[in-house]
Amino acid sequence: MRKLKIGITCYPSVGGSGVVATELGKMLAEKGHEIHFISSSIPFRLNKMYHNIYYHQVEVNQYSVFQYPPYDIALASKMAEVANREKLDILHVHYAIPHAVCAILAKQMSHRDIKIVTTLHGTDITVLGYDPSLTDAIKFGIEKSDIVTAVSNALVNQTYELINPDKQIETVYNFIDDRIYHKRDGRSLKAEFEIKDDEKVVIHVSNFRSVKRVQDVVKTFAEISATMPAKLLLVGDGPEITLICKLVRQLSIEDQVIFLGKQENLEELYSISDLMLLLSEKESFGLVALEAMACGVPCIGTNVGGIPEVILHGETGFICEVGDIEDISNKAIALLNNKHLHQQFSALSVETVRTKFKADKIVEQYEQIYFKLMNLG
Ligand code: GMT
Repeated sequence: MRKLKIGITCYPSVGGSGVVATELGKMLAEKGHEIHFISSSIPFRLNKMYHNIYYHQVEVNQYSVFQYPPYDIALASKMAEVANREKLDILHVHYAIPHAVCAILAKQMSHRDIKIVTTLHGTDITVLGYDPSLTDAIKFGIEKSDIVTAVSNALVNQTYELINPDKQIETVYNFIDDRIYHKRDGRSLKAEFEIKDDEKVVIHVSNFRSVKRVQDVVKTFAEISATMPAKLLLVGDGPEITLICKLVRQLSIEDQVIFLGKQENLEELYSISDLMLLLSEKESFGLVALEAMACGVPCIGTNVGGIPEVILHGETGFICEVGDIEDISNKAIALLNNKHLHQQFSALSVETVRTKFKADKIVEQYEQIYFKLMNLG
């Protein structure tokens, strides 16, 4: 099979889309393809040396005449330069705005018949799609890409509802690498956190933006901890953190809540957890739920976006309505009190990840998309 030269652009900082783009690049490199990351900083998961992964930094100079640094233009120029010099076959960009639009500009600048694959991750559609000043640009980015994928069926449907592009959009689910995400022995970590054997551990991981509704996680946990010994691990940081600290104090649960800030090696934290809560009001997929499930942690999620495609109601966890703290708490308490049901959900969570979201399978799906575009399929 021919080896391809693929440029990948993503937001490289912590976040599901950056994680998926980087893991995809690493796995494609392991299959022999040559990968060129083109982004503003080195993707944070690119933590190992690969002979066939290159990183091209986009630098933006700040001149006093520019009110805003011209990042998008600098990115398009860099994409064109790398495409020409390295003879790229494909630019795979994550996010329509600005990355797909930059790739289209880069293609015109490079005079190279480079193919553009755009993957939609959510925020570009479900948040920016409501901003009328950007709708046409998002539509343009989608329609002028050669192939567009989205990370859930829900996101495909939302994109048609909000943007109405004249383009077929294919669902390619996110994936996790089960060489990393699997249950480990967490006894010593639990002891280090001084979590007692009889305490249940609830975990939430996010960027603490208002869409994540972390206040609902804290309120649910307060109900849980009123009925059983429990600890809440809050992982991540973001704009809502101060409000969340205040709420924890108001509910007098400071001793039960551990604020961990941004963390890597999440698999170790999932391995000491009994339940994951993802109670967002918008979520195109919910990669953190998938990571938790891979480590055998049942999840309770909200009935929004792609969450019900990841968490199977009554099989690997529960789906509840946004903000329905009473229902969420009742389901959490029932699950944590029922050892047999918990074990069943835990085992099926691992199995679901293995069958539906396994890295090899999803990476192959992307590979087939590339080969089809290059007429190699
Ligand atoms: O959730 C965020 O705010 C970050 C954002 C991102 O760019 O990583 O996440 C989006 O993409 C992830 C990877 O596909 C999905 O798992 C998240 O559900 C999605 N976030 C939203 O739709 C709010």
